[in-house]
Amino acid sequence: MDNFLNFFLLGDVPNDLVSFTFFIGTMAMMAASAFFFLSLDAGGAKWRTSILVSGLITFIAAVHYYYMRDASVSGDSVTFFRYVDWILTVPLMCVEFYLILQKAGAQKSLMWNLIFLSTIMLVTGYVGESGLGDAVIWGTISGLSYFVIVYILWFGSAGQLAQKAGGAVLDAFNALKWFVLVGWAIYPIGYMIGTDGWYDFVDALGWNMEVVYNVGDAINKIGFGLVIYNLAVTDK
Ligand SMILES: *C/C=C(C)/C=C/C=C(C)/C=C/C1=C(C)CCCC1(C)C
Repeated sequence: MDNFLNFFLLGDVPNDLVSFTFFIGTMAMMAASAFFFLSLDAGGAKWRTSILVSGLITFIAAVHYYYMRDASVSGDSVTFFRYVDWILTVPLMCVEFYLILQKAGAQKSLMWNLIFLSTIMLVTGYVGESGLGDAVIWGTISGLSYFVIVYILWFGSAGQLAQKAGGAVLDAFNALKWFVLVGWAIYPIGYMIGTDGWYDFVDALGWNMEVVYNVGDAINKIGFGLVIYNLAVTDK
C-alpha cells in the first residue's frame, strides 16, 4: 500500500487523525477533479463552463491539500495554504452562482458583490486566525461579511432571478443556498474550536479545527460541484 502511495508521491499513510483527513482530502479532491474534468460535456455546451469551474475548485483544493498534508505530518502550520486555497476557491463559487443565474438576467454586479464580501470574510478571518490580530474582533468582522452573503442569497435579488429561471436552475440554486447557510457555517465553528479557551473539549477527542475545516471542504467543494453537475445533466 505504501509503495503504491509513494508512486503517487503521497508518501506513507499518516497515523494521526488530523493528517489522515488531509490525506483522504487530497484523494477525494483529486478524484472529484478527474470526474468533473471528464464530465465537461455531460450537459452540453451550455453547462461546460460551470462544470469546468467545479473541477477547478476541487483541483485547486487538491493541490493545496497535498501541501497541507505535508505540513501537517511535519507538524507545521497549514493556515497559510488553507487561506490561499479559500481565497481562490470561494470566489469561484461566487462565479458559479452568477453562471447559473446568467440566463435569467443576472448582472455581473451580483458576482462582484459576492466576491468582494467573500474576500473581506477570508482576509479578516486570516488576520484573526494567524494571530496577526485579535481572534474575536477579526472573527466577528468576518462573520458579519458571511451574514451579508447569506442575506443576499436568501433574501436578495439572486433569489428573484432564480424564481424567474424556475425548473432545474431554481432547484440547484435552492440547494446551493443551503450549502452557504449550513455548509459554510461549519467554518466559523472550526474557527471557534481553534480559538484558545473555546470548545477545548474537542481537542480531547483527537479532533481540532483542521479536521472540521477538512470536513467542511469535502462537503462544500465536492457537494457543491455535484449540484452543478446534476443541474447540467437534468437541464440539457
Ligand atoms: C472551499 C472553501 C470554502 C467554501 C470556505 C469557506 C469559508 C468560510 C465560510 C469561512 C468563514 C469564517 C467566518 C464566517 C468567521 C471566522 C473566520 C472564517 C474565515 C473561518
